[in-house]
Amino acid sequence: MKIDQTQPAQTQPAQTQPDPSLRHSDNSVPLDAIIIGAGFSGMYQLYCLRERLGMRARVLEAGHGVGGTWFWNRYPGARCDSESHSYMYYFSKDLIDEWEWSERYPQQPEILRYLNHVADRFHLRDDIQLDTRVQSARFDAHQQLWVVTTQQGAVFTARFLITAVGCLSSANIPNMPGLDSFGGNWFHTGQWPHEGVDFSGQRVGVIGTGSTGIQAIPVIAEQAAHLTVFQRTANYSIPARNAPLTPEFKQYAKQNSDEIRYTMNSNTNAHPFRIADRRAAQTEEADRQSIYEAAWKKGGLQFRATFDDLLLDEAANATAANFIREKILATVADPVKAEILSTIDHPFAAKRPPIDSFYFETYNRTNVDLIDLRATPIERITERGVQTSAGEVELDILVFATGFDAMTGSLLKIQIEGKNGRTLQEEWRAGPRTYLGLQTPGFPNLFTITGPGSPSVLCNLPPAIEQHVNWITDCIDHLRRENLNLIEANEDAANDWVEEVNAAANATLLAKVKHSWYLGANVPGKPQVFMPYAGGFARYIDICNRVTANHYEGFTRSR
Ligand code: N01
Repeated sequence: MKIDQTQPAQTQPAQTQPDPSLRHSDNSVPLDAIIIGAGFSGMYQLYCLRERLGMRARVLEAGHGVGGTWFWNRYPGARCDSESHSYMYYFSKDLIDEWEWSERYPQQPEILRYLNHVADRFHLRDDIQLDTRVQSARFDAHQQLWVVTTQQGAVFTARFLITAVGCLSSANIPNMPGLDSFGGNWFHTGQWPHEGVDFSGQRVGVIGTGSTGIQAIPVIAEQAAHLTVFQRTANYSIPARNAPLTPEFKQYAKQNSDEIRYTMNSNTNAHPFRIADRRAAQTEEADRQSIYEAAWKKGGLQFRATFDDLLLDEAANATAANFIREKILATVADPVKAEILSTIDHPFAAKRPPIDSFYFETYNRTNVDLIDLRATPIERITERGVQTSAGEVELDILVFATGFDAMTGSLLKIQIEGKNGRTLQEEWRAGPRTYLGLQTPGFPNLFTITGPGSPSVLCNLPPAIEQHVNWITDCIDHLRRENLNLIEANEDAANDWVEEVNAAANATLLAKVKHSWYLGANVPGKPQVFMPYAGGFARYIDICNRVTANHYEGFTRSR
């Protein structure tokens, strides 16, 4: 039995409540832009179009509140793996100065409060329409307008269509036989009930040990009577070492915001720290160990910045991987669990590396069991629990921490039809094909914020979002000044860019992992194409700036 998944499913029946889009239904005059999604990216895009360009723009948002990812992902332990002083907007000095984060890694409620504060502070709600799921968008070549239809049947037209739907917002719920028969309650972490879930006294199962599972498992273990973790692929994880921020650090972050922003925009991953300029493979064993030890004590994603060859050289990577394995073996007391957790089949950080708060320690609790799905796979879900090849595990609650149909899932749920009547689903049948992750040939005036082919998920996302939104805003401003109506990526430019994205991935160990969501391998039937641009954020910014300076090279602009 599945209960109250607050996020409307794709197949949600037609709504019977009053149509919220009618509040803004003066649709006779086309808007300048429609933005889909009111998370970090959609809200900033609205701000830029409205405040910088004075345009009429409207955000259509499926949720009942703003916040995007942070509106939906309310699972226990949900917090950000980027440090708080970097996981925020940098476009407004006043906003930087007035907002105070409480912890090194903010929890979901605090990030959601921040995004609500932004919505209020900049009066964004006036142009955000909640409870409005976009169903389709069609480019009308004759009028040179996008015609956007909502699930409630409202129709909007706009010159520009900008998707701000998030990279990780389409839940991946595995198609496990028997799920309908489950007598308990089940939840996906990305569609968590707003009223929360009470685990006390319950026998809980968690499927999935990615970043989400690793955050949720320690918190659920504390509440539940018993927790069974179903692990398919063992994962590395670095301690987050989360802590309240000191007054000194808060002051430092505000006083040095320009420098922090510069650091984020001039490095590989848009984090506020640099990758050390040294090679693990060329460092003495004793020195290397003490560097890893110091990074382990400090905690956080900085661990992967200890050396600059970790994602380039398998031997170098193995030094980090072995260090972490030793830590797992030293932490987990039960040798069987320790073996299952430390037998990891991919290089460190070649899949997105999680960070945690007492994840491996959780397996020392007497109420936590671990099942190795590689040895004993799930056969089906039963009325009473989960049947693996080794037997049935009885459960009251089952949690799917099974990730997302990443990067393309949310875009392809919308029926988007370009100028030749071809849909994005058709265009991307063999995998996403974009120019710079910003545009797809055949879809004029459609921009995808942090779309596939951009650094996006390989980055700390807020700086990547700000860069994309600024580029799009400048581009629209340019068109307006030049009295141009349309911009569209060229076929050649998109083909070349896909090659560039593949080459960038193939130059790293990222492309070697065949079962990662970066490649779409977690969703059955999804074409396996490396989706994010792995050439580095700073390099990507340079490329985008060069394209602009070269008169929007690779795009066709027209009246
Ligand atoms: O999802 P995942 P996630 N049977 O896809 C397993 C971001 N994020 O939600 O590895 C059994 O990484 C799957 O196993 P395998 C971050 O970018 C950010 O954890 O495919 N198991 C894996 O263990 C992250 O990378 C923050 O073999 C199945 C797990 O489920 C991204 O979100 C916080 C299965 C899925 O791991 C996604 O993370 C949290 C099946 N049929 C997440 N299907 C921030 O800090 C899947 N699995 C901002």
